Amino acid sequence: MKRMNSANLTELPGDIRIPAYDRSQPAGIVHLGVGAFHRAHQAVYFDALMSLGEAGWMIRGASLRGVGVSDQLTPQDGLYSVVIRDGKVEHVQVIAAIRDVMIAPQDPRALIAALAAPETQLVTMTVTEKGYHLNPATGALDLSAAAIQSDLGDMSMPQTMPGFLVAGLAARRAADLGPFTILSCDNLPHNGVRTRNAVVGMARQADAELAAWIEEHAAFPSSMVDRIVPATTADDIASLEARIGLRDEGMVKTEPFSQWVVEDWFCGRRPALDRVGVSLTNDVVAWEKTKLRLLNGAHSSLAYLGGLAGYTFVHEAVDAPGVLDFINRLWDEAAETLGPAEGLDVLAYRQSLLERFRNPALNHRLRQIAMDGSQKLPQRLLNTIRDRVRRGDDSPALVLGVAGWIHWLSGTDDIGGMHAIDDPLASRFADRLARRGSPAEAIVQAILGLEEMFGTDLRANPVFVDALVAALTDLMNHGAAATIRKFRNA
Ligand code: NAI
Ligand code: CS2
Repeated sequence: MKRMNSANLTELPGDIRIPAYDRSQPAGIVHLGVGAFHRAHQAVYFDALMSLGEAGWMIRGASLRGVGVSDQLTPQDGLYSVVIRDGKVEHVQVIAAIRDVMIAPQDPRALIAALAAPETQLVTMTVTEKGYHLNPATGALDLSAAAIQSDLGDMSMPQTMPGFLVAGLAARRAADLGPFTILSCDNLPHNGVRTRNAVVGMARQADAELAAWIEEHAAFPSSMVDRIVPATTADDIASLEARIGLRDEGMVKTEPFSQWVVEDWFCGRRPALDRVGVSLTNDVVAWEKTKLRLLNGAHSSLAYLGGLAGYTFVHEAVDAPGVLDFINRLWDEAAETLGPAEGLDVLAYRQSLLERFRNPALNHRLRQIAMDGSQKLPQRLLNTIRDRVRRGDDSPALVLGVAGWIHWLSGTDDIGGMHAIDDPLASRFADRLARRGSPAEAIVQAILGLEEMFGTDLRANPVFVDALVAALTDLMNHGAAATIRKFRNA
């Protein structure tokens, strides 16, 4: 079957929307990490913006890791489909905003040149939480990270996101160009601040004057991003091929819902994203905290507890016995830590989350969400618990979510299944779990000793530690399904 490309778009079925804008217009954007989420979220917004005639927002993609995405998109001239499924009908749209995908490990200088190009106004990124090389507990750059150390050893051949951004900004400064706006689209709290920590922290190690220039002139807006985008499977590609008559290996599947709240802080050209439904505001924090603590806190708790109980997908786990009561208790606990977000009705938001989680057409794998727990739990569960500890409140549901993650680290689920632990700190867990005995208290003490994830405060709180030990003991003795059912009508 022919691969989709710019020559055969006209062969697509008539009901599929094809972009009509001139793709040779300037590429004002470089995006780092052209994963499924970028293709279903930011690229869709910029595609819509150019369809409205707002020119200059084509995207030059870059993978810092490997050739996969380039193999998916380059043979297709950067074109791909977004398949939107709501559980009843399926809608396909072709996105034309990505011009090309650079493979940075093969040609780092090409990416540095793209970052230094005068037309580049905005750098966006979805490099996953671990791509920032930050201490998850403090948000500071981890200068001891091997990849960061390697970049500091030769800044002309970077391999990390901070390394490439520092190299690109240095090239712009040397060419007497202004900097670009750096817009993180990852699920991190204050993601603009954390990106600035990473970039300025790296620059300070290499060139203090450059670091000062970046601090003074570059913009690092924070943003809250939301669209559920499960990893694409071979079946997804085959099903689309049967529908459109062309093979699209860059396709992504997602839900109808999409939201982007961006801090209105740009140092160069400012894309009129408000024209395509993006909220440009100076109050991202309230939205970001709500989303990370309600959607992502429930997601991660479901991933571990539902995974331990033997479920595969979010939509299966969310309606398992007792899970709804558990999630509602977790949301009650989290909601008490949230401030008001303009225009947000938290109860309506919670109901919409349940509907989104129940979408059976996404087949969102719990194991995908379970990845990188050390990088996710601080902002999804631990900070919420901290806020509640400060108020003198207990958090049985949130603590069970953390206990679920700890029990997940055993590598076995409650029905005899085995799973790998996909996490940048996996080796540190194995060492700790192996060194200590099996009693829940020993495991909890070993894991809470991971300061880069837990800091030092939580292990010093006996109420929290005792609650965590009790929750883990329940999971070890009764399993996740029975432990969750305790929340029934609680
Ligand atoms: P993906 O697996 O499709 O893409 C991940 C991208 O990150 C790839 O381009 C990969 O090369 C890059 N990457 C991974 N580790 C890296 C590192 N250490 N340094 C530099 N680049 C690295 O995942 P997807 O679905 O695109 O998600 C990516 C991020 O987007 C998530 O981690 C999250 O922060 C954010 N996000 C994802 C949503 C989703 O539902 N998939 C929704 C909201 C946010
Ligand atoms: C998920 C998120 O994989 C995960 O960790 O919780 O990617 C989630 O799908 C998005 O944040 C939804 O906006």
